[in-house]
Amino acid sequence: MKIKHFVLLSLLVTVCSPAVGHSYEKIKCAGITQKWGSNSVQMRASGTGFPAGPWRNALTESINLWNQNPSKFTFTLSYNEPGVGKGNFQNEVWWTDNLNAPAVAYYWYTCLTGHLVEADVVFRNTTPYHYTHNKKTLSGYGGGSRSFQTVAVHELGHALGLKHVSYTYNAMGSDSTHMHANGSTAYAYPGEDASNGAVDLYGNDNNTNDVAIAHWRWTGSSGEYSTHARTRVWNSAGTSVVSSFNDAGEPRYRVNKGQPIRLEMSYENLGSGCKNNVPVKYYISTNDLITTWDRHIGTGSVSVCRNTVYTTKNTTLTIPNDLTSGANYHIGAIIDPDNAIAESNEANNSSYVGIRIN
Ligand SMILES: [Ca+2]
Ligand SMILES: [Ca+2]
Ligand SMILES: [Ca+2]
Ligand SMILES: [Ca+2]
Ligand SMILES: [Zn+2]
Repeated sequence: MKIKHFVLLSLLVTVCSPAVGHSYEKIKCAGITQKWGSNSVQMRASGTGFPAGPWRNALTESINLWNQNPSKFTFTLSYNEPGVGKGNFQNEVWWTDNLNAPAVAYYWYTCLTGHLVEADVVFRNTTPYHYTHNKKTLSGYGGGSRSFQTVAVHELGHALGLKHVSYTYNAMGSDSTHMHANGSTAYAYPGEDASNGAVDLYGNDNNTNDVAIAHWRWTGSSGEYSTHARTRVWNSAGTSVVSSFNDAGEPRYRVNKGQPIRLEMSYENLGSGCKNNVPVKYYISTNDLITTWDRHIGTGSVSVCRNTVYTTKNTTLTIPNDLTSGANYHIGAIIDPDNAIAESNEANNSSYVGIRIN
């Protein structure tokens, strides 16, 4: 969403430097990175905009999603802020109907001394937001509502010092297609690249383990924003994508019994350090909820480092011969299926791609 920035001290020059070796973009002024002087920053939720209830809970969830990241940075969130406004040296979150974007992050910095001094996040109350985790309600999964949490995670990314990213799968790009889904639910998250930016800005807590699998991938850019699409099923040679159709807002691939295929998934490290040779198990499931109780059809492994390009990878599998023609199934993947790694989030380790048997 839009960002607007204000310089408190002179020098209205913004320098865009090319990214080298990473994707995240830090807020800079005259070539100087602008960040908070403290690793703990208080956000204040408007009392009228976020009374006790589901919207407050969704904002709290978004704050907590950032606080799981492997950097030393944390947000605190206070409620019932009586008055909010731009340029008052308080970091506030509120709603308005007077915006030309679904949300805006306003931030102020000192420029030459490299400090953020205020960040406000404002949501447009005419945007069809929803706080639900029910994926079918959300625009990324064919629904009509915009996930409040994906937008909040994106805006809070601005508030801690990150700019838009167009060239990798990223919450600072197209946020509504940057989610973890398994079964009927989908969850926002800051993601590998934005977490990497937070670690660059505020240091590594060296205490966060979190590997994950997503069925989204980077496809390109739209202005400053990355664009994403769902991961796919390829033929066995990896030369073409098998045919698919839109099944109620999600892709479903047509495959034959016994067909060797390549399953594309995105494997992520959202934690502090590299995880090498992490097992991944693959399953056939009759529904979109992938668990280790599903039918096991293959095993692989991935090595994932947060500070390298994220991994979208194809794995060779064979569709079982005894599935039912005309029936829908899901191919599932679970990283760390035997739970050898204790993680800050164990709920983002599984995801699926839909298939129909010819
Ligand atoms: Ca205030
Ligand atoms: Ca303010
Ligand atoms: Ca995990
Ligand atoms: Ca685990
Ligand atoms: Zn934005």
